[in-house]
Amino acid sequence: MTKRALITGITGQDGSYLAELLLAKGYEVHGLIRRASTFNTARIDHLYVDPHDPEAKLFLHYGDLSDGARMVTMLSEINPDEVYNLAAQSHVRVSFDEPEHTADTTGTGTIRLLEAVRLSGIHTRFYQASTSELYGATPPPQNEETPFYPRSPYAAAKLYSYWITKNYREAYDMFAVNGILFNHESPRRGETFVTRKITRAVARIKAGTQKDLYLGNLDSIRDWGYAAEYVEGMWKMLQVDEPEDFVLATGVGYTIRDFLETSFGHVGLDWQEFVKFDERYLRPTEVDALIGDPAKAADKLGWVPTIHGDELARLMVDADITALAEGHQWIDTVKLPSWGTV
Ligand code: NDP
Ligand code: GDR
Repeated sequence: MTKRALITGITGQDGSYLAELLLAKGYEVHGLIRRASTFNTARIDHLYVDPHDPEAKLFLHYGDLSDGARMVTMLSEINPDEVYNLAAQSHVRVSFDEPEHTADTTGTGTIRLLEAVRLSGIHTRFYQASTSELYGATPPPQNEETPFYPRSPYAAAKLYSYWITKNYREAYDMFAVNGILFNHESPRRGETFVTRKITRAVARIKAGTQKDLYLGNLDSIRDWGYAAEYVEGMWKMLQVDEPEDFVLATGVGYTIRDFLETSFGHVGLDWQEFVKFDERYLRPTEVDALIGDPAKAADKLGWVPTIHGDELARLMVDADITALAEGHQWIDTVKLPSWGTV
């Protein structure tokens, strides 16, 4: 029997890699997309086949996490074996500007989807995209037992989603799990997150089309992994016998300065000549240090990441140089894990 999966947030970084992974595994993949006045499917266009084609395995459905009734009609129609809830307003800095919208999408959106699973009466496994931002002010190393202390409207909304997912598991015996993922990046990372902002700037500065790079706090520490490896961990969480929450991380921390050093150094430039400070990029409350302990995922899922911060910086710089030269928004110059290449 062909397995069916629904991915919310399929047009985002993780959604696109997860769709590739599931298609490579033979799944029929359904994705929730938002209606927009311009196309917003660039990350998955290479996977799309006309739905009239009998070979088609990827199907897209209009909807929005703010629309609970739509979640019910969509789930009833698709009847998926697995639901991956990746959709969110996912930018921490932006969540301070749009706290209510962030709560509605990143927090309440999850209960709408869980209720839709319950009301439509389908039997499905549910993955919730939880985050290391939940730990916030609690110092590293952080694992599944570490207390949460959110430091932004985004993290507070994700905290609600974390607990409501756990509550539905306990209250309704649902197979519903949280993947507590530390930062993961790729050539497809949104351009306003710090890693991609840096690697894109390196490519442009090297090409002579950008002069300066404006950034905020350079002292925070993050545990950066490679998104294509992390989506495999998501899938593994839904394949085990008992529903449990897992941390996915590399276990290694880098500062923003380290990432700058590696990225600019990779093309023979000194970052200090180009990086300028702009307070606009500071957050009212910052998360100083996130370094995860992925031991449980290694032990119970056999999930072990192979690409860490330095290598990631270099591969993202290479990808941005190629993308700039070829006139693309992004390009994957690296081989993806064993499940395929793009
Ligand atoms: P992106 O920001 O790249 O993608 C977010 C996705 O959510 C997009 O497809 C976006 O659609 C969709 N979306 C936003 N709002 C709505 C809405 N109201 N209704 C339906 N869809 C919506 O995020 P990532 O791929 O990086 O992350 C995936 C998930 O994992 C997010 O929930 C994020 O918070 C979480 N996470 C990410 C980590 C990371 O390091 N990347 C770490 C830990 C957790 P559109 O394209 O139309 O904007
Ligand atoms: P984060 O990622 O907040 O960890 O959330 P981001 O790349 O936005 O920031 C990382 C750190 O870099 C500092 N920083 C800047 N950040 C941005 N975006 N732009 C800048 O110019 C800049 N200058 C310095 C930030 O202050 C911060 O300390 C990401 C998202 O993907 C979330 O959805 C996810 O849950 C977490 O990772 C884990």
